[in-house]
Amino acid sequence: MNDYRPVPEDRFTFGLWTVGWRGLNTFGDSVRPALDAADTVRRLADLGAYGVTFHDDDLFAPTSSDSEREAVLKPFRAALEETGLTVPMATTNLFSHPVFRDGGFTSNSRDVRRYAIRKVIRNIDLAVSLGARTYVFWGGMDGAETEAGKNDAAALDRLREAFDFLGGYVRDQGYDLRFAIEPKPNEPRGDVLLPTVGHALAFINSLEHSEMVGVNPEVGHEQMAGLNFAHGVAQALWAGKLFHIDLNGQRGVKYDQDLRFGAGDVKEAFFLVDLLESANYDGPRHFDFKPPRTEDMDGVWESAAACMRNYLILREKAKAFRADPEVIEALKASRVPELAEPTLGEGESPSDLLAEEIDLAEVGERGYHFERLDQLALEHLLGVR
Ligand code: GLT
Ligand code: MN
Ligand code: MN
Repeated sequence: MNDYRPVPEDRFTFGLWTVGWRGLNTFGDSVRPALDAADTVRRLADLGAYGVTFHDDDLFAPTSSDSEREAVLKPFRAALEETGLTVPMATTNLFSHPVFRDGGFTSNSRDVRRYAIRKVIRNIDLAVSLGARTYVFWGGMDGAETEAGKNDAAALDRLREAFDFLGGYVRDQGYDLRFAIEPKPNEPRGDVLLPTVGHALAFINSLEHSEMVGVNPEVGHEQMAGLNFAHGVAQALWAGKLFHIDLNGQRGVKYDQDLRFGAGDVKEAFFLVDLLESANYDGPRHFDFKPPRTEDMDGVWESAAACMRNYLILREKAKAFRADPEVIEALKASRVPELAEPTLGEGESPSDLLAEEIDLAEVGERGYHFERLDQLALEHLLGVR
């Protein structure tokens, strides 16, 4: 019997800001104590995690002196060393400080944009020194509540300018680091720039160093826009751009819930795990969730453990689904393998195609049996197969 106990090989990672979220929101005060970064590393290692990720501000205030930074970094590095936990990714906080009230790279204020780029450079240097290979950009504050106040084309120009400049910096330093843009449709801004995976992919194509920029999609962010997350991830994989992923849970089109992975749309979570596993996605499985305010610290660690446990359960269910002979037969009956066949034969010309006929009446009657196939998936998920 599988006990679904995570091991570092499963590559589960957590942001310091997830288990460290103190519960402060628009309506309520903090409900939990601040966590020490080194203690968090030890606790996550005990739970079976592989790595930890951070924003610069999760470790120290932006105004910290070098010695204040070192006072935090020394025990943090020691805890990483002691536990073997890795830092595969890091990111910048370009949202909390009041200077970012109109965004970072796309603030209307040029001095803020220049400060944002400096803040990123400084944290990239730290991230690389800790072994990070991916650097995430979540521009949650890059957006608007009004139409008149933001020139979108200029904002996109400034965003591209920042990525081109930072890409150049990483290349000049010889760092082995890739960028991953994290889309979100809204929150904290009324409307956020690059709201979905699709918008981000199109933007990336316009960059000077586009080969080093991919996406970091988050389950709840696509679902907040009413989109199918597994489909968005599939397109990112297809484009070779799934550089990182934020796993969590969301129930429908509403505020960003950041539930633990598996809570929320469980069927979409099943097909997401199925997709990541069958595509041999080899990046970290990064949890970006917020333990609800109802939880004390025991509840926080319990929900972190549950994120990993749910992934492992879904991974087992997805494997069983793919191995089930009835599913393999149902996939054929649904003509799923046929879609992998090119529509045109080798060297076929338009006239070859035009010479062909289809029996519209007969083919029009064809059923696809997707309901049967989908029910088989649901039954695997519900544990009756
Ligand atoms: C913030 C946001 C997340 C992003 C993080 C990276 S911070 O909590 O809600 O989705 O991934 O900046
Ligand atoms: Mn979120
Ligand atoms: Mn996220």
